[in-house]
Amino acid sequence: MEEFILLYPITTHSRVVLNLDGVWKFKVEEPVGSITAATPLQTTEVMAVPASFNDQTDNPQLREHNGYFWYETNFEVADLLKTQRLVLRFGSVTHEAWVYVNGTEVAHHKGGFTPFEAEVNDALVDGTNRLSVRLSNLLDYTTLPVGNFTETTDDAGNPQYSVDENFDFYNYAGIHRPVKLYSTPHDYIKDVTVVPDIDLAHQQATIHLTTEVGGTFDTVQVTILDEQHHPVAQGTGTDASLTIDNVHLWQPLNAYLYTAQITGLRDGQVVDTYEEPFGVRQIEVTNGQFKINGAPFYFKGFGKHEDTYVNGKGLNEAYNVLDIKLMKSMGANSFRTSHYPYSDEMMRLCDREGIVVIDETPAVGLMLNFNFDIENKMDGLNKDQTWSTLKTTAAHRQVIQEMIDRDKNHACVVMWSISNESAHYAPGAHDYFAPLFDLARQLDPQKRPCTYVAIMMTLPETDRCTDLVDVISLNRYYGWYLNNGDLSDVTKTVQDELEQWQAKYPDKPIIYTEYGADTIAGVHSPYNEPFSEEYQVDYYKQYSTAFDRVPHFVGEQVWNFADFQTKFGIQRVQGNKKGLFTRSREPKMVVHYLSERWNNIPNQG
Ligand code: BDP
Repeated sequence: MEEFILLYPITTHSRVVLNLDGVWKFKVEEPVGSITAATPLQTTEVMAVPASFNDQTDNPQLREHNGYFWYETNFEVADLLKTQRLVLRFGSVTHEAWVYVNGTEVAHHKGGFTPFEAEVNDALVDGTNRLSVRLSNLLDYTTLPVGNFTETTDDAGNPQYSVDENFDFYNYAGIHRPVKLYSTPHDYIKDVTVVPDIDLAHQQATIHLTTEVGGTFDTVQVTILDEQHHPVAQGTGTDASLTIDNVHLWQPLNAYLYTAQITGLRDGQVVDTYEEPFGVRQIEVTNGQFKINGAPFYFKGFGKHEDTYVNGKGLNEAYNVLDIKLMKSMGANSFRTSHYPYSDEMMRLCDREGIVVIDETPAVGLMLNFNFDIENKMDGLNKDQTWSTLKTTAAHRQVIQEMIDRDKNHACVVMWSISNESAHYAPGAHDYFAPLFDLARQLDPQKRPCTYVAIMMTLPETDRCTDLVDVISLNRYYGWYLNNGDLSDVTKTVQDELEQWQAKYPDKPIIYTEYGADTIAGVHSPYNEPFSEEYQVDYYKQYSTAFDRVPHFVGEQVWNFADFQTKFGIQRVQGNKKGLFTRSREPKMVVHYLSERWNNIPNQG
């Protein structure tokens, strides 16, 4: 299988990072096939990078266009860097990208939420270089996320595409994450894998550090630095095991980060240096509990989206910083990267802030028939054709590999979510998922637990795949999509179902990864009507009561942290309004209720 090893680009003694973000030229490829990278892009349109293009325009046709788009910028490389290995890296381009330097294709990548890179020395010229990106926002039954795709032709015979998202967020597209040109020496550190092995009783950790080298060194030196940048352990070799005494653990909301400093030498001279931050923490799932560093952990937090005004799904670091502060002040400790891997920058921030992350693939929309009315549709579930229709296996294997390769060293990541709301109840589901769980478990050097997030039709009696998961993760909308407006039975329904899961799988902890009610900020009701802030508060109270009664229930992540943009639909008023915060992060009433609850639930113990 292809390798996707991508160290985050940093400047060190031997490496330089250049930022190519900014305002780029932009053009829609209409008709399809009318633009190539052979000549400079003819356009007056511009778009900021990184960001989605969709909300950077007041033109509705452009915002909603499905097909191909071109971005272009120019850059020069300082002479002093030209002797180095030069790598062009995209944090993500959504969903498919073809990258050209001076008209030569240097990279192609499919999958909108993971980085890719290419060595570009051979494509560079002296003077100005032209960097062109052709991207596609098309989604179909082979891609993740899954889109319902149609192709027609216009009167002139040109192809026209339409994509109906098979998921509930807006199909933002563009160059979403930073574009960097970085240098390394020609012999360089290619990848670093950090696996901490902890002896809690003796406050000691052995850190297994594996270094992959591009080219050759005489020696590889590895040093572990503490937070004051003092060395605490040293060794040599591409497979080193170093011991840290009196180890500082990475704890939820109380992070401690060491740095692994890797140095490649030849003839006693330093050739390349790289620094990888890491935390020392232990994850264990046992007897219906999720343990971090030996103590039972309770997830309090959110399903989120990368979604902000104007930037769309583009990196917005100010919002990332604010979101984590808002989470912490609520007493939350965690979130899920619903429904795709988030930016490198967010993962690094969570490491530093002690935020616990469930890291999810972009496998969303793997469900072709949607019907919550289970009692009457059992027969329908058994005839569901999802797994004989979809062709997503190759994409699914690729995203698992890319996500784990990129995020394997992050202390914040405590569990992998292999998919969100797939047809786990349908024939063929187990055959589809079993090899994917095997792959994730084989690839993860830290052997984290794996889960999938189960839709409402996936009940103890309908589910076909729970044997594959370490933790049962449920999305439930009793009192919202079922019995909307009536909360009287919610506590009992939630508790009964949780108890059934617990009885059927006594070793597996259970968490809620979604539950929520659309709430328009500012709408109030003396009658607890749906969409009012009062209804949202009451909704969460009913669930909390049930949660507190089930011993193996180990976490609550609400849907959603903030209101977010979706496609148009009669249930969506400028997007999904299940946020605890508005899209601009103003709190709804429920924030006060959950802050009080969460600040009183210990994170551990
Ligand atoms: C669940 C999905 C999530 C949706 C949510 C909702 O996992 O993406 O946004 O429901 O409808 O089905 O609000």
